[in-house]
Amino acid sequence: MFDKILIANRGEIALRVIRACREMGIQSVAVHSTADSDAMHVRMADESVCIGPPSGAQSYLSIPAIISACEITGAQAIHPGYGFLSENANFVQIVEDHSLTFIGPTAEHIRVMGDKITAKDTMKELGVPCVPGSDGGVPDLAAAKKIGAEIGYPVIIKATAGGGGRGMKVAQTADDMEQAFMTARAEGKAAFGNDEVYIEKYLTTPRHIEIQVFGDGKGNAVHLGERDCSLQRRHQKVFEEAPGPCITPEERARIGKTCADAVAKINYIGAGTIEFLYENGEFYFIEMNTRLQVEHPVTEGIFGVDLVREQIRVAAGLPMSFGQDDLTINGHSIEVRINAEKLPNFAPCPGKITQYHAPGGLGVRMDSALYDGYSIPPYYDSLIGKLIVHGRDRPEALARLSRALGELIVDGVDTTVPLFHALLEEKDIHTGDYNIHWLEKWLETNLVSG
Ligand code: MV4
Repeated sequence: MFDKILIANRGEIALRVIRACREMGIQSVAVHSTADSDAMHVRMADESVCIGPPSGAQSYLSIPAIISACEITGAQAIHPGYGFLSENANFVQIVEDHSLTFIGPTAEHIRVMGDKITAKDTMKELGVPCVPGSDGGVPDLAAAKKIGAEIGYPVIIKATAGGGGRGMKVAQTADDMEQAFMTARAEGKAAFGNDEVYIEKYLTTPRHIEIQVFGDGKGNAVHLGERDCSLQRRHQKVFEEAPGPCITPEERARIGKTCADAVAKINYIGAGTIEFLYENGEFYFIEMNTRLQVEHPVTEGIFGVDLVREQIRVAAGLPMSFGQDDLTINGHSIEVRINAEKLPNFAPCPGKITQYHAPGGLGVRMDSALYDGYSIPPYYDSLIGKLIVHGRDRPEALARLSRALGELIVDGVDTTVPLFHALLEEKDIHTGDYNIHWLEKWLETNLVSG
């Protein structure tokens, strides 16, 4: 096992990793920008190293600075958290070239899944159900129109390097194809330097269901059920839950086994998430994320396992501490993302926290790097906390969420907390009757946004 791990991240996820390290008797090293000298992750880690100026590009994304911090402190492994360098195959290669261990998948797996076309080819080959569409890239408009005619409209054109909803255009009819195809291509080129696109049947009212998988890199893998993350705004998740309110035990067992078998077959190591659209009882693969996700605590909540501990174990060459038969679902978990943002427009709202009080009690987990007097810097994303609740069933989890939100105090900046109080008044949230478009539609009629 490692003696010392460097955490190449900040905020609540850095704390999350430090906590796992401490429980495992592993020393932790925080890295930070000059804007984060007073950040909680710096205080909580055993050691810290300042790695650069405020901008992410010059600090948390600076590969030379992070490798140097490992050499200075003697850290043997790097946990990347999510975002920043967590899905950068080039970084993984450099880490390994310096005889350090990246706590996560191989560079090759990150590369394959980072390109949406190779990801889909790979998953299809492994027997994972995919959205019908083009077989691989679509070279030109003529080919695009041929595929549109074959699969039927509406279709969606996606940039293979896309992400976060960029480089994605819907063509409702053949007449829209030229415009949509050219725009998706141009966006792919501009945002990612890659103009390759592919085409899928456009699903009009799906849910976003993702399967948590975990592998040991030696041909063994398990699944930890699904999360329903359909409540999103502009491709940012705001509310996630597990298990999915509309997924039956039979569906879970079947798609879960398909996913676990697929990642076992490629010797996948560590945590991964296989994203699906779910419509009319069918799962359609769209993407795989080769990292620990923001919403991993809802899965931890229902299975009672520590996913970060497992990531560290398998990175050190140890077996996973559970097999599929050890994993049973207990109750229901919900996470809400608390952002420093001003409603109704969700404008980032950095500033000084004059008062912070975290909720507590049975079934309440608050993952946050806030403290009284902390100043949220304006340079990074606006997530300042995740409130995760657990109940014996979904109604109990919802009641607990409402109660915990009522205890939470974050003064000094605007937050997304009022949004959650309002959502908890909605019948559809209580019945679980929502899809990927529900939140945006609800915001249009319930919050006047510009
Ligand atoms: C789709 C889709 C409908 N049909 N693909 C959005 C981001 C990227 N991860 C995939 N996305 C979508 N792909 C097909 N074939 C609709 C979306 C989509 C979406 C997906 C998940 C959660 C929220 C969404 C909001 C808008 C569009």
